[in-house]
Amino acid sequence: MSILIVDDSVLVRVLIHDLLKEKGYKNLVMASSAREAIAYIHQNINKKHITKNQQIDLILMDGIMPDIEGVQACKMVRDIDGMQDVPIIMVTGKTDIATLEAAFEAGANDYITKPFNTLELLARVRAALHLKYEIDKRKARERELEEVNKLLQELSSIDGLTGVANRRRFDEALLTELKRAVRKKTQLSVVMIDIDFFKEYNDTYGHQQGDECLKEIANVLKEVGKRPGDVVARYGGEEFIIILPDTDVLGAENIASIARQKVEEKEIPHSKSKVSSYVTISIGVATTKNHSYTKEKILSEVDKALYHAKRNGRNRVSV
Ligand code: GH3
Ligand code: MG
Ligand code: MG
Ligand code: MG
Repeated sequence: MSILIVDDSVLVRVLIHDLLKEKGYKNLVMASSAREAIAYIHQNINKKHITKNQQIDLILMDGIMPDIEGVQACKMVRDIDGMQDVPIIMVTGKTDIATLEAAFEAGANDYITKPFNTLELLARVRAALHLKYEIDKRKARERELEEVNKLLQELSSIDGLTGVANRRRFDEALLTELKRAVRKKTQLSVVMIDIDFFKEYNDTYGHQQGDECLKEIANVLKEVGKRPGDVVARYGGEEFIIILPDTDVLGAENIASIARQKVEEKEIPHSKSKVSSYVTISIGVATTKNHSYTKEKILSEVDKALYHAKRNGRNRVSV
């Protein structure tokens, strides 16, 4: 672990340095003033990737120094981002209770008076480093937990088969985006997609092949609805839905047409379809026309539009 030794006296600095070195501490850095120490900390701590060598695990801080006194220096160290958990041991000739109090108030963790007993210094260094080790361990655990939570959160909003958002995520996102559309005074569009004659597809090619087909369609939709803010979701068994924030009806219709065309161009054989020899999709489009649109209203409109696309011959977009 790394120790920063701050003392204006070269004698003391080197004495502590050699003592620690002898005990096997390898990463020892010396600073002759608080200013130098702080400069060193800034140089190392605010880098993106701190190596074990650049990390500071403990500071031994002199009390009386000509530029900035130890107590003040403690405060300054604590004010540096990322230096809140690094133990500081004050090593000082001042022994009065007021200085001691001020040192702890400034953020020192421990205190040793000069001339110090070497065994005592070593014992306090060991204890402080142990504390730092425990803090680091706890922090690493917290980081891991955070990552796991994030992953769980992501997993709980994703459809297992297709990898697009699931219904739960869609419901949340639609509410959020409707509110945002009101706030930003923009139009929001929703596009609902249903595979044509998919029951016949399953009956002909089997359910497993049906699942593969769903995945392929989902991939096409992912390509189409990929603007930041767009949400592609599996709405039901063979139905998908795309939220298109900040998109008017023409824009949404355009995106829907591209999706329809791209699916057709995949040329997934479907011998039992009544509209093509390939798998096709029908699409409904709905757009908010004022700022009093509820989730129910826009979903009912998009559902009706999809119904029209089916009624009018399938493999088409309807608004
Ligand atoms: P239309 O053109 O009117 O949409 O006809 P359709 O046959 O697609 O409509 P229908 O709603 O009658 O059938 C949908 C089919 O989708 C029935 C169901 O077995 C199938 N399906 C739903 N979810 C899944 C799934 O997760 N995997 C597979 N393979 N099939 C599914
Ligand atoms: Mg001094
Ligand atoms: Mg359906
Ligand atoms: Mg269908």
